[in-house]
Amino acid sequence: MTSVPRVVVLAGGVGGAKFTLGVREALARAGAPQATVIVNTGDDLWLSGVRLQPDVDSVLYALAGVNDTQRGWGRAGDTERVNEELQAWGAGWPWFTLGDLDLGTHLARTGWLRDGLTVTHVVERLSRRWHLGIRMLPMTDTEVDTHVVMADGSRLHFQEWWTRHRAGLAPVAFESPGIEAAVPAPGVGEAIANADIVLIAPSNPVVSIGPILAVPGIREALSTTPAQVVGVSPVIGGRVVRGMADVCLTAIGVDTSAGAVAAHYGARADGGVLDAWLVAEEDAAAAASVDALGIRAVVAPLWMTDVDASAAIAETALAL
Ligand code: FO1
Repeated sequence: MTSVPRVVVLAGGVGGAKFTLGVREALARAGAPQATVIVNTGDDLWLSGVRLQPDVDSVLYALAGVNDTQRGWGRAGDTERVNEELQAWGAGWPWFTLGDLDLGTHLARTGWLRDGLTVTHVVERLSRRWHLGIRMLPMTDTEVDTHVVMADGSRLHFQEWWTRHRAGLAPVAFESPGIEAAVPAPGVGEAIANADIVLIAPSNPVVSIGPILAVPGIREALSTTPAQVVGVSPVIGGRVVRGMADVCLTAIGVDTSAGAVAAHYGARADGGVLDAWLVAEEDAAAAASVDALGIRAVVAPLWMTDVDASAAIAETALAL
């Protein structure tokens, strides 16, 4: 490894945003503030004429320090005047809130997309407003959706399944229309190939990390990079910390356990993506089974209660 480690993070959602904050803090303490975060765009959507990128915005707002930490999405202190008007018009989704400040982001993004900018350029422009200290890249420039498939064959957009039904309808599968035609966004392949360490954030393995790994070329880049690929378990004590990853894992036949998620990602030596896997202290008993997969298990505290706790997790990973 060079003296200034080149760090790449794969991330999505609140877990990804919190972890990315920790990575930035850990690298700043080490005097090496260079990192790239590759963000899931699989749960993006068009609504009321604007392009929403929930995971990009979660990471962007968290790095900028303007995120709503209570709700876990959107801008702190946001108001909902435009949303009330949209509801009065019967536009958009009645269960899906677009905050006023948040809408400013969506309008700016949509305008730039309509001007012909790529998603990568738009993310770069959005990042310029604040000093983020981390380069953000979308996983791909083309549109990829996430659809949730029910037992009767019906499909819902992921955002409807999650925000309207709170993941209460049991899915049998997840589909990603557009993924086969997707290519990694410019810079993604190079960042992975030139990294010293690639960190897989404790994000939802199915709908956050899953789409990133499913972009043709990204899995291959991970399998050939000289970097260490280190994942952080999103499962602590046999439970997901937040969100609906447990329902997603069940749908694809994976137990909600640190060991099962490690097996789902697989060992790099075995065609998977992991060299090492950070397991919570509560799941220390799973370490032996993870080691047996050919993935080095490292037991550590994994609760991201604040930036210091997230930075400590990042430091443990970076020390590998
Ligand atoms: N999550 C909700 O639970 N309810 C909402 O009304 C909602 C609105 C929303 C608007 C913009 C945006 O970027 C995200 C939003 N989210 C909302 C969060 C989002 O549904 C998910 O948490 C993520 O997509 C999962 O990573």
